[in-house]
Amino acid sequence: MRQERSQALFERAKKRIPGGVNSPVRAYKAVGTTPRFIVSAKGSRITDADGNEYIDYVCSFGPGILGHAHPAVVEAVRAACADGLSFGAPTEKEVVLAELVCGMMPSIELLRLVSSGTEAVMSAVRAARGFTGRDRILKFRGCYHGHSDGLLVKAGSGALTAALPDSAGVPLDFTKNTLVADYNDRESVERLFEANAGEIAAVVVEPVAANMGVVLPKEGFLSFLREITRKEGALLIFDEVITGFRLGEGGAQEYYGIRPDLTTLGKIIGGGMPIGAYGGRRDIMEMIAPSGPVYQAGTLSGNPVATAAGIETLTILKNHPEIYRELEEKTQKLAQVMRKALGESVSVNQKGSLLGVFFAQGGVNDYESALKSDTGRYADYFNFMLDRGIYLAPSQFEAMFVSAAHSFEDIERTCEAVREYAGRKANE
Ligand code: KE4
Repeated sequence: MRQERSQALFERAKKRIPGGVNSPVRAYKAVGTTPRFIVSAKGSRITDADGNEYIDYVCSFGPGILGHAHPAVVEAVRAACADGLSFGAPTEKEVVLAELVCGMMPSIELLRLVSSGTEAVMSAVRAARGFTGRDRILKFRGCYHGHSDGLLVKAGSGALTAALPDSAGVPLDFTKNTLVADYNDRESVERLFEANAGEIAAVVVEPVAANMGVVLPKEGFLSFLREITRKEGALLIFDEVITGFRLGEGGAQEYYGIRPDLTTLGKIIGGGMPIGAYGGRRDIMEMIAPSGPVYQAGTLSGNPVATAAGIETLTILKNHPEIYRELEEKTQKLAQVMRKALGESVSVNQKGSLLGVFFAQGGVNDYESALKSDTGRYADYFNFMLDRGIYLAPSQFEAMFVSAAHSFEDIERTCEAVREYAGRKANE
């Protein structure tokens, strides 16, 4: 597969952009090959600078649930652009999008639009601290909530240990109020609440974890979090930047029947345009300026072009619930073929149109078991599939996303490549 133009572009990019990319995972470091520079995408397909076309299972890491360049979404963006790109003033589109989101996710009574998932979670955490008057936040090892300082942490072990920053440039002072528990481990949560009684403002969780690969909540784990936060006077924040409108029109909270106090959103609600949002209980969100003392602002928040894309995307999803049934069917087919073809060498987790394939045996249901994955084997699999025109996330610790534009032929072609990979490994 030709990649000269991507190679040349990558060399050029590295001269002016850190690592040659604007988000680290795109540099393909974990898979040891040249990142493909993309020139266009349509439906389930994505085309790189050397003219190679792929079936895309990254879907921009989630926004592309309808497929790339959906005609109605593109038209909505085009029309919005013609009326001006940004005003720094309220517009009707922001109201329409807020009404759509609140109608699809009833736990959200008030919503604030921002420009990224990071901004959404950072602001929701501030709202929780402002509302409760408490400083500590409990997150889970392996869950990612964007790159705000306080949430870029790797846990120490045991209760009360101040979390250590994951990144240079984050002072220990900024993470001392971040506590880290283990996903699906109720005791680790109980221990932290016991050790920090009355100090925890909120628990923030990905209801389906999709940033350590895809890890599903164990039966009752989410309702346990709902109960313990309520008992302890802490808030429950569902980070649905990935699961929102992906697992169904009501997201993971509808799927699992849990009503969080705050929800963060991104990706799909912008249909591919830069957007994020946080919202929830009215009494909490009324704390947000200008109605309350918690400050948060943004030049491009609620931008008329991004909101146009989001309105069109959510409206299509709302009016076509059959999309979700088809997404589940297609993704289940992929999961079944992977389990059958790759056998014991992989653990496959699937929920809705989210799919995670770990080169790890014995099942993956938390960060520790995810870390046991053979990332070298994943890189081998990634490159094999890329050469066969199947575009996967360039890291074992991301998710596969299926879109409404993926045809059953796309799915079958992907299954064929998986079977070929399995056959080749079996003959090695
Ligand atoms: P952004 O700031 O990247 O829009 O959103 C941050 C974020 C917050 N919460 C969850 C659950 C997320 O998954 C994300 C971002 N997701 C990653 C994919 N694993 C974005 C891809 C990237 O970093 O390039």
